[in-house]
Amino acid sequence: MAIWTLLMNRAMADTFMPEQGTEIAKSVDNLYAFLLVVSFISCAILIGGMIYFAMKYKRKTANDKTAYITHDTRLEVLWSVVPLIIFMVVFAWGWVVFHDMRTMPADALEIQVTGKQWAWTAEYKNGVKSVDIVVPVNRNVKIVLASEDVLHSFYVPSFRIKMDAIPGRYTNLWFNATKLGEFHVFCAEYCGTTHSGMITRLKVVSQEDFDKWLTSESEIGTLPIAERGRKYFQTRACASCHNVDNPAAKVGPSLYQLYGKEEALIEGGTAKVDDNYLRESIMDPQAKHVVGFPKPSPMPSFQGQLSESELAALIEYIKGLK
Ligand code: HEC
Ligand SMILES: [Cu+2]
Repeated sequence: MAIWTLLMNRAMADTFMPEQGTEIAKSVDNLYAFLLVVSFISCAILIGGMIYFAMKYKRKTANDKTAYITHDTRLEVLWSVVPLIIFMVVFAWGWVVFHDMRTMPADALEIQVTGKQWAWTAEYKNGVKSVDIVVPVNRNVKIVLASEDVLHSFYVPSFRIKMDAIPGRYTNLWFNATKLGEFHVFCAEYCGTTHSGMITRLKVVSQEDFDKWLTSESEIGTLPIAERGRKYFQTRACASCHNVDNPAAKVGPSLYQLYGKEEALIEGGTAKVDDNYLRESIMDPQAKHVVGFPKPSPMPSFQGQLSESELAALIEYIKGLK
């Protein structure tokens, strides 16, 4: 077992499987590696045997006759019992891993995650809502899933867990993240036009950072709207590309005194910077391009990343940059 883990599991993890973010991911990979090796061996025996017999028993002359063979009981028992044993091993092994995966730990931190065309929203017990799912490391976390519209599926490849979000009922899954870092959450059930963009970040942080994050998020709701916008501007890394207190351009144009201006567009003509222009600039950066900046724009789209309330706060903040 130890050698198996060492050889196969490492090989899998380092080559063609996503990073292993949980212990369950390791047990899934072990089983998968076992299946893969058994399949390779069976394939070699089957195809190899076929080629060998085809050559050995090829009719060599016109009156060459093959011996008349009906069956061989020993052989038949062998090729029935050996695969049966292998299948039972796979079944038992799979059952143990699946049982682990589906038994919700009683002490888990519970997070409500709702799927909606086309984003996931996490809600914590203290009322914090977030588009990123932030969890503490080495702690059991239970995700309770719901859907506001159609079928979605919550999938974290690095954790090897997946569960459908079904309209009209709760489903759940759990994990215990063992590595700090950022992992992708995908929607794994086709759910409409922007299904492929239904991606969320799952951030695994230390317990201390988690507590800090949860407190600061819960305070955010009580701030004035423009103040909230300022916070989002920092946490969404807008500040890495935009100046807000002087007119110098960075990667993107300065947002200082932007509101109300006429922007010259690469597409031709101008556009007045109003609320809808700001909204479009943030949610669909490729819609219009300001003269002097690259087309296509390096600014990522925040469609599905920002809630309406966060977007309104950002716009309010940008309007106030005078
Ligand atoms: C990777 C760098 C980058 C990041 C991150 C970024 N932007 Fe931009 N942004 C740009 C660039 C470049 C443009 C100019 C693109 C264009 O007009 O084609 C732009 C344009 C804009 C505009 C329109 C500006 C104008 O003069 O018309 C607004 C408003 C804006 N961004 C807001 C934001 C906000 C809010 C965020 C964070 C949520 C953000 N940006 C994140 C690079 C970035
Ligand atoms: Cu979906």
